Amino acid sequence: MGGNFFHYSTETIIKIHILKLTISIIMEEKPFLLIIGNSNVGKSSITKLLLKDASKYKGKIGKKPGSTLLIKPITQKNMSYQIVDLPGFGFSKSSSQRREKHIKNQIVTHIEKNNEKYFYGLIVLNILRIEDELKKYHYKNTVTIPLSFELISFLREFSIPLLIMINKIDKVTTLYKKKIINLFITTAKQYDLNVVSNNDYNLHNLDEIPYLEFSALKKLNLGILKNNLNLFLKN
Ligand SMILES: Nc1nc2c(ncn2[C@@H]2O[C@H](COP(=O)(O)OP(=O)(O)OP(=O)(O)O)[C@@H](O)[C@H]2O)c(=O)[nH]1
Ligand SMILES: [Mg+2]
Repeated sequence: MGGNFFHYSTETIIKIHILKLTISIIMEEKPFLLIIGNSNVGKSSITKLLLKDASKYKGKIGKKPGSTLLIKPITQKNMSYQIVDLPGFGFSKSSSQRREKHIKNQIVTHIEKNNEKYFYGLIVLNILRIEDELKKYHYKNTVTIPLSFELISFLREFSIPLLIMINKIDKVTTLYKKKIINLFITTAKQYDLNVVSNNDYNLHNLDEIPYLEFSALKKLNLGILKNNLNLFLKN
């Protein structure tokens, strides 16, 4: 009598409760790292690089855009934070407008609800898509704001420190890279966003948003990324 649910003994119930508490302490005390960006830019690839044991990674690295659909934090034993690899949005020819809208709403709601848990945010861009995006949203149509800038402005409202990851740098020449990054910085200025290289970034200047050239494939600048994460974890 009393305290027994579904024929479990009180002892078992207490054990389950303690187990749940332990799990929640392990899972929930760790701060969140946000990884956000369009479909197919390399978010899941970066997530995998940051895990202590990549062989245990269950997420999908996609050939097709839209590989990641669920918002579910990932962490491992020896990691001091958890990673939220958000579903990608936009740029997906195969997905319907309705689905795109649903994903965007899901992301916005998630961030509005959980923004305080985030210690850092990575906005991942595919260098091969930047020119297209700026042309489509900025040069051809001056009313709309490019998605990347919209996203950056949105995240800045929550004062989450941000790093723009310019990914897939291995796919372009140095000349093209410089051209695109310059284009990105100049266009950002027109939306009042002060984008600077991570090398020149001044932590105390809240106005600046750093970017990092990156290649998940070649692990280019992975060390710098990890240093940044440690820096913000301590603050
Ligand atoms: N060449 C090159 N390919 C990359 C790089 N990063 C990711 N890829 C490839 O790009 C494709 C998409 O990578 P994902 O990590 O699944 O991208 P995602 O942003 O998680 O995609 P969604 O979950 O669909 O939003 C995969 O085929 C990766 O192997 C990179 O730095 N260089
Ligand atoms: Mg993914």
